[in-house]
Amino acid sequence: MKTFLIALMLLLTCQTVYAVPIPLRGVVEGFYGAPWTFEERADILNFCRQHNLNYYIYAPKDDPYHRDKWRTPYPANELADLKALVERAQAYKVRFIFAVSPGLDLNYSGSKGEQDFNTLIRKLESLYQIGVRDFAIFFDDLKDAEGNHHENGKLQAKFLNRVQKYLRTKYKDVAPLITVPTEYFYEDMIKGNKLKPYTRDLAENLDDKIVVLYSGKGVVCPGISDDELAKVNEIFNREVGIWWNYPVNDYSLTPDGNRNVKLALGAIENLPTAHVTAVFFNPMQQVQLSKVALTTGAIYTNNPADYNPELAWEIALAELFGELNIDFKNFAMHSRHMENSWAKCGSPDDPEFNAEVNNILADLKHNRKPDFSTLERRISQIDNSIDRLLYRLPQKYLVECKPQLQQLKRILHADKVAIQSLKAGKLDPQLKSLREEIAAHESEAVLSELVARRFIDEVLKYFSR
Ligand code: LTM
Repeated sequence: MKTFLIALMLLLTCQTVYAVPIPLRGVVEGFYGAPWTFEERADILNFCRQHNLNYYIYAPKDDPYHRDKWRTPYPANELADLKALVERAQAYKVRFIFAVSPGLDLNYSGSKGEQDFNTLIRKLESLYQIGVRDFAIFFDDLKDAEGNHHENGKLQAKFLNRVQKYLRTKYKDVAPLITVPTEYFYEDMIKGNKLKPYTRDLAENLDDKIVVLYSGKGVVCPGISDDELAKVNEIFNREVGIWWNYPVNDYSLTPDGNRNVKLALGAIENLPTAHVTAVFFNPMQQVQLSKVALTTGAIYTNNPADYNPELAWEIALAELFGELNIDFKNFAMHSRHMENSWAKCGSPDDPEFNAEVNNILADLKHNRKPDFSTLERRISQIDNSIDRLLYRLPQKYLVECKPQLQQLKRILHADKVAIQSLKAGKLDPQLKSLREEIAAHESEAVLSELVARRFIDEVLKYFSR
């Protein structure tokens, strides 16, 4: 915390122009999977306070009362916990936004529409009674199995306008509503250069005070430029905010869906440097390790114009891991990049390691004798770091990353065997079984897919040519 403040002050005072923080900046607990516990939320509110993040959005997809059973009031014990959190947030000067996601089965018209409107208002009012003054209504992820949704932008807009009008007329201290549309990423708003009817109707009819959040070009994408944001601002005729899907990793799951296999341990990067009205970071279920990206996100949102992701990453690692920061960096280097068929975000995993792998592969291709020494040194360095982390990392972090540390150790061991095979000009038969062992553990931990793990595959391929 002290390190963060000193670093922040240094960063701010070194700048020629004064830092202009993003007005609404914080964390959206918006991931799928086991929601954070009371203690984890209290901890993150404290983190927000310490890092000058001024908002926390309560929107856990798998809190049944938030989405699946949005009509059902919170049981007394859960409401009491929420009240305690809201009070904590007030004491920390962090605004607590309560979000509800009614889109799965909300009725917009007729007597059922009236009933649902009243039910939703009652739900929000129960939160008002415990001190909430900021509300959000989210309509994301309403697509069917074919990837289509059946939402009507005009009806949604009218519904949101009505909720906003009701709350702000009755309670003078309620802030403007926040929403996430059903088409919440740019490529989903457009078809053949034209706005899709849903987005067009929503944008045309939505009260201009309502804050709209979107996630970029895609759901999880490499960045948002100033120009990209400007285009979406134009669509909605207002300053749109950002729901940023890093470090969230809820799409990187074990087959039983219970654990996230790849951790997003890199920095926030490639977000707008010009004026943005709101940025909320969607974290991982792994609350402690989310703080790596969130710390960098706090540095970004407090001064976007001068943000340097590498520097912010170093600050975050030093603050969180103290004297183990270099060791943690060696590990986290292999767990920054998140990618699948529809998601891509985060700096590449260990670029220097990767460059060495590429040099070796190029030498092999051209029948030159590779120099393995740099890669060998790097492997030993990381390996030693993992040993130290397994032994000395505080338990709160270790419980969130032990399988990944062990998996990286397996990968590095196989990398060493791969190098020995290349040196001997003969495949060590161990390598295949080591690779199989790594594959067997991928149901619990994945990392360095395109770098240290790829090297094993490339060497196996080389010997099978
Ligand atoms: O991104 C949005 C607006 N909604 C959901 C999130 O709840 C989820 O955590 C992310 C990442 O999987 N993707 C979404 O579509």
